[in-house]
Amino acid sequence: MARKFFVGGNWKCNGRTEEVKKIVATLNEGLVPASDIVDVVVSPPFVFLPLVKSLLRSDFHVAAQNCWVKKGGAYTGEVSAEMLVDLEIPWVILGHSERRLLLNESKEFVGDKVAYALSKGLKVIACVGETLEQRESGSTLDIVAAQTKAIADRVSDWTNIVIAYEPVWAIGTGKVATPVQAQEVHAELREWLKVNTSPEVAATVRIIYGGSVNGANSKELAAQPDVDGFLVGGASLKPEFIDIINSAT
Ligand code: G2H
Repeated sequence: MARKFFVGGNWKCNGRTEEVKKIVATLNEGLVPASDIVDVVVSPPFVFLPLVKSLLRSDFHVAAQNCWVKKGGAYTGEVSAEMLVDLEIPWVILGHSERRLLLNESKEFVGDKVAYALSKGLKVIACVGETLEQRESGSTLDIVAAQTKAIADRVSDWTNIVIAYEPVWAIGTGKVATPVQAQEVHAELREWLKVNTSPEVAATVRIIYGGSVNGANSKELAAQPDVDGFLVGGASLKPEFIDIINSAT
């Protein structure tokens, strides 16, 4: 069964109201393949989620960039999965390397978050990826597999999960993984899923690539058989995001 292409735009901690409105206007004018060909999900900072949702074309969807690991309560500064569901935000990004590294989110904590968000009805973009040091020491697959295992240990239904493979050394550095490097890890991760979850999960779960994707490199990356789309940071704030979406066809 063919996997539907998926393009996520991770706006990270960027934007002011006027810029956000401009980005959405550009997205709304963009000519892209129909929603049966590509899923497009943009992820503004929490404070802009309702605004973006209200202005965004109906064939694109929104994602939060994080949510709390359990039911809300006395957790200052956090946003719960229940709140996102209440606002009809369908997607959430979890386990982004910036949170794993800067905020010390462990793989177990990310796994718990993924399981909780799914249990509340959210769809999850779960990020995994190795640092440069880990790649150079030859442990890329071990790291990516361990991060994925922490999710697999807590989740049995993968229908609402998209895995984003994001090598840390490629994030925001302009140093994109080559199509061969991306394909290699995606294929190995799919094989890991086949052995450790099920052949069906391996065949159907979308594994998208993230790390310095732009309008100039997306087509070649998208042509790789195990690259099912992208999670885009910097370029998702620019008009070239439309070109990236168009690499679906
Ligand atoms: C990785 C990516 C978006 P960028 O974080 O998920 O960012 O495209 O800026 O490297």
